[in-house]
Amino acid sequence: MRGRCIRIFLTFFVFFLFGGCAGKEEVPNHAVMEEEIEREGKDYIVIGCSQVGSESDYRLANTESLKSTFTAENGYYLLFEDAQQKQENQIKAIRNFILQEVDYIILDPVVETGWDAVLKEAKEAGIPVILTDRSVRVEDERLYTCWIGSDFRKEGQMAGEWLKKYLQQQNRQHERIRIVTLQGTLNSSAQLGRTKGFRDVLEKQKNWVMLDYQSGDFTQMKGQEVMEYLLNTYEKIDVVVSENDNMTFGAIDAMKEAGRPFGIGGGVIVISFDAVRAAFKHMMAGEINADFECNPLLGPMVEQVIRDLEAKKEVEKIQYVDETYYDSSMDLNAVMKSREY
Ligand code: GYE
Repeated sequence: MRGRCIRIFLTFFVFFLFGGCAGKEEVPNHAVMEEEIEREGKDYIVIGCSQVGSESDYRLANTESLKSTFTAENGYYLLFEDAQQKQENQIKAIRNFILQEVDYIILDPVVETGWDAVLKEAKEAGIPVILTDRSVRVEDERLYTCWIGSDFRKEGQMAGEWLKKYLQQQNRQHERIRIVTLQGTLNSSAQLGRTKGFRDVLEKQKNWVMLDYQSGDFTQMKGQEVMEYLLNTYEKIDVVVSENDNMTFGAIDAMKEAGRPFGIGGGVIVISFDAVRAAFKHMMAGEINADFECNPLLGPMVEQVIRDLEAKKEVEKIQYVDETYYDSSMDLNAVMKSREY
């Protein structure tokens, strides 16, 4: 694997000379090159990782998990690119990884479609692509090696089932229930799966009405904006289903500002996804009724795949992480204390 280091050094050098890279982390400098020279002779596995962005607490924890897994101490040289939630940035990053002849590409695709061409290029270059967190819809599944992430549809179904039970406990199972959804980035696996999963349950409840779906792009700021719009538009809202915690934080601010009651004390029932540490504080304050976990700590699972591929072992095409949910009936303080994200 010695050749790997030399190869990437040379490519960096060519890129440096001709200014061929667009993203800031891709432009090599002398320090990078010197480091490479020092490393020459060691067995590094070179990884090109294209991350969605830094839009949420989930995302920051996910990035940290990848960066702390693919370290030099563990035998990796990691090229990490933050796409700022733009597919075009991811496509550019992948093309640069191919030019740099990395050993593996890790891709967390912002949306599901539009990947066939660039994944074909990676395939032709003989570089395995490991998808993580979100997935892709491509004509030929062989364009990627495997996918590791959450069962988003199941998360949405769990949220729907939880609401059904909660309403029964409150003896509201026959009431008209008006729901709004803050959707994540449209056409992302997390949005599609959670929306579909919740709808699976919704469709069977005659008295539930979905008033509106609006995308808040998984960010707190847009979550707040969208919730303000929904509160201004609909006089009565019984439930908000918010497809991630950061949008929920924004929605909470909007409801507070509008003086609308919400949470476990009555008013709008708040359902969220991710269950990051900051959300536990809101749950304990009675501001989020239930939160459906999405585990961002995927680095070690991705590494296991790479270890297996290095050892020429077969890898499972689809790999799910274990997940659960939390609500105010549980000992949240204890969970929060041991929470890693
Ligand atoms: O729920 C959200 C993030 O893809 C599962 O993306 C991920 C989602 C997560 O921005 O917070």
